[in-house]
Amino acid sequence: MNLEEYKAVIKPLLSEKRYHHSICVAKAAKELAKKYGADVQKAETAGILHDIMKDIPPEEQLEKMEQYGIRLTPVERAAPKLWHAMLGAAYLKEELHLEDSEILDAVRYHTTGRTDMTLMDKILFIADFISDDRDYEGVEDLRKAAKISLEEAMTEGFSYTIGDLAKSRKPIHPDTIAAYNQTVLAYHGK
Ligand code: DGI
Ligand code: FE
Ligand code: FE
Repeated sequence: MNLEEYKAVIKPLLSEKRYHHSICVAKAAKELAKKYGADVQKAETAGILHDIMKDIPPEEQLEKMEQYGIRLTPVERAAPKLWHAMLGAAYLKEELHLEDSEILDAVRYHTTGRTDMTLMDKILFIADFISDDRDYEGVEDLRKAAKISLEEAMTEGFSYTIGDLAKSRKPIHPDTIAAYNQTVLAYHGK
């Protein structure tokens, strides 16, 4: 399927706002891919598709995850916001027969991150933070960081998310912590 066909697939699955967000993330991913030397078309596709399951009601998300054999850890069960990423990747594979592992992994890890993130993982993760529709406090810091380096932006992004989660006493996924530690040790461990 091409980009226009994927847009047509997500349109009925998403709210107007989330559809707009997906278009904006695709644009940001395209720009980052150009800047940092990734496959531009794959980055754009990952951006369009990354939140494909986000607006499905939680109970239905659980049902579908069961259907695809996704087993949840206690932290994952307690964090419904993580479901759409795990489920999204499975849905793309099972229902849309998307086989590209770079895109599938980028979608799978776009919310938590993980250790040893690929260039595509990083691009989608950051694009989701800095897309034109984002207006949270601190977004300009992230946009600036993304101009300096992907690593700079990753550090900024993880710190923001982890701080936010801890403030509201939410569980933090081990992948998020591992990704944060790896980034900080590699680039800020002096
Ligand atoms: O789907 P989006 O809203 O575009 O963005 P996203 O997929 O990055 O989801 C962001 C939400 O996910 C935000 O509310 C924080 C939450 N989140 C991210 N990492 C973790 C997490 N929630 C928990 N409980 N644990 C995490 O490690
Ligand atoms: Fe998401
Ligand atoms: Fe998103």
